[in-house]
Amino acid sequence: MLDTQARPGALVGADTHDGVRVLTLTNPPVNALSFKTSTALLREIEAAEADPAIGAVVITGSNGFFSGGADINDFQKAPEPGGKSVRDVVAAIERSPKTYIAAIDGSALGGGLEVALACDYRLGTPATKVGLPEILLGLIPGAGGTQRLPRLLATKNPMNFGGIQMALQMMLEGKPKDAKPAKGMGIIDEIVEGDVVARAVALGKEKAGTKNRISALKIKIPPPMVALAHGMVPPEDRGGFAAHKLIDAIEAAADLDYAHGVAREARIFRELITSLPSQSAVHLFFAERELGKIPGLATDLKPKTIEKAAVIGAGTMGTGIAMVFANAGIPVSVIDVNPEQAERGRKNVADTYASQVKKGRMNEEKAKERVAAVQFADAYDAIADADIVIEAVFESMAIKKEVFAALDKAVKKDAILASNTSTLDIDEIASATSRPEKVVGLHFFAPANVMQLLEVVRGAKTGPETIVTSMALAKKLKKKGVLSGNAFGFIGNRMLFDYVREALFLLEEGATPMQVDNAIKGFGFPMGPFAMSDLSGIDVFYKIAQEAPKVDYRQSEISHRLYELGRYGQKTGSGFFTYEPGKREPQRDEEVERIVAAESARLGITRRTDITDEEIVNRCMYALVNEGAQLLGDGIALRPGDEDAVWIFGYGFPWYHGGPMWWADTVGVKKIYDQIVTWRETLGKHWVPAPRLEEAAKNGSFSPRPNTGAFN
Ligand code: 3H9
Repeated sequence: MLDTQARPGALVGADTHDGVRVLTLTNPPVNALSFKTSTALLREIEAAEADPAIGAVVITGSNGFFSGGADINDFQKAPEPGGKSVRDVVAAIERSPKTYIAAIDGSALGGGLEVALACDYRLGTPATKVGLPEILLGLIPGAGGTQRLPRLLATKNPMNFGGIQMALQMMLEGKPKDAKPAKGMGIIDEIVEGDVVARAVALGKEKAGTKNRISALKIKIPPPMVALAHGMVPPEDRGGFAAHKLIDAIEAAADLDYAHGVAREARIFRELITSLPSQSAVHLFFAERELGKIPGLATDLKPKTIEKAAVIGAGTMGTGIAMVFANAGIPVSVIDVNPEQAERGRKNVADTYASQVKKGRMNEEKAKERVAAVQFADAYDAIADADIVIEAVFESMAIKKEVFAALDKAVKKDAILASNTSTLDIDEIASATSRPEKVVGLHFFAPANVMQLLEVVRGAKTGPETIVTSMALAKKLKKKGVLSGNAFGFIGNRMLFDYVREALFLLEEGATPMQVDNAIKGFGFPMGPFAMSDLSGIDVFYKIAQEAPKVDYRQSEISHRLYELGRYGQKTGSGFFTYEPGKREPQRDEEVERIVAAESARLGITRRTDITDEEIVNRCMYALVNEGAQLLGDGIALRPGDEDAVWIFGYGFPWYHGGPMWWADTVGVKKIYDQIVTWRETLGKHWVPAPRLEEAAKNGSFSPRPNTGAFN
């Protein structure tokens, strides 16, 4: 194995082997190409260029990573005077008469792959992954990626413009490719089983002084393919801004020569990096990575390994949770005393995996494995040795306490006992056991095997090891784990109640359910609050309302009226809307409009005809933001970004607005605060500005806003 480590503290290691200079990126954890690292790399490239004894240069990474791309932290900083970016590195390689080889062990993403694409050859290992994920940050590749990848793939895969399609798809999806497909597509030239740097040095020696530049390739893109691509991505104002710009940049790879193409790419990149969708996506990137950082917990605390899991209740939620474990390779037993329910659960699991096979998402063997990983039983003795048990029974405190008391006796002493409750008091549930330090809330969202959010609810006595294990488990289950304090409804539903409250008040004042839902969809949610209520079940909301703590302001009774009429939502064919059998599309229902008008009359409210979409969006969103601020002040949510993650991953809040708290910053917290103070006078005393909202209004924002001067 060649020794290519950097000197301690150096961001780039440099060694010469057989006339080949090996430059090793050493900026842990992911060798991000920060301004500093790019400057150091450029300096080493210039030194190699100046040395006549060097015929070829190998660029590689350390610690199992090539590079995670440009340093995203730099996006929020002003550029350092004289600091160089990954774009300068790529330009230097492009200018060079020497041979460059990328030795890619691990991932080469974004700017990392762009450096590799600027090289003449790319060698991988079985652990290689290559990708241009910039789109996920609301950006396009900005260091030649949009110009080189289409040229390379179109040349390697000329049949039916297949290579162009590959390039479009890879950059529009932003998903990395593993070594084998990357080799098949022609992104990497060779997969090396042994020492990839040694092989790169040998190749460098052999090819020294020859060039194999992608930039020199000429390609064609048929205009209908461009039009088709524009038609397949979301509209510019619905999260598709960067996607349309990306297609424009890719088109330039065919229309323009390389020099003009990269200039076009750079101009688009500059436009995007200052755009709100990109800033929102970058905020979300860091918010997501903060989620696992829990202040106050010892940093050396290790999570317990979860080898066996159990779920109590074979309903839709229980079996959904069981499948999440099976998908993560953790065997799971589902306990249900009702044989018919267990049978339905078993069928649900089998059908779900069969449909995955049918859709081509899974092969039969894997589906069989997953089905076999979910066992069903009717008594707790089957789960005595489980490391974690998740209760997913009916949402009633009495029933949950009974289940926990029984589990406490039946399951091994160090097992975690978790509740999937969506609202109830974890402390009271824990009080039914002799191990409150092992009791936690794990609130999955329906459908559990699809939704990404997992609220981890910390009770007053939940132990640090239980929290750390639950957060690590969330990651293993491929969920976004967000820690919440123990308040009724936790973070997500607690904010939801205020949002729905305002939507209902808007109905009483003169809006229709369709008008409210359309306005909220116009903001970017996939569905409005009333279609969502119909989907979740009006009966479910009604029962939650019975357990909710009392408030000192009036609540709308519209949902109660619908509940009394048996209009529970989609499951009964009618709720706020009606549904044709087997269809999910909400239809306007005049009966509901009559019920609403009767409620307005009963309350003596004169219905208005001047309610605008803007008023609907502002009232619903400001309610979300204010309750989010309340939860921050109460210590229920750790950070505004945690609340943003909850709403984006659990409730369909449009990512390009960055989550409710981030959106509030973009609107101006002071504006929101002033409006709420006014509404308290005009709309009623339920509008109480949260102390944390007032504080943020004074400070200017909930989170610091990024500086966008980078990469100009
Ligand atoms: C770009 O390249 C633009 C160019 O086209 C043009 C420029 C002109 N920068 O996710 P993890 C940190 S845009 C800074 O928990 P994993 C991350 O914050 C960039 N930091 O680990 C975290 O820090 P902390 C295109 C980064 O193993 C730590 O690394 N590239 C970067 O689950 C571990 O991260 C991307 O979009 C970065 N680029 O996943 C790649 N990447 O420990 C984005 C990571 O303090 N990154 N960090 O919380 C990823 O997709 C994943 O982080 C990765 C590792 C797959 C790399």
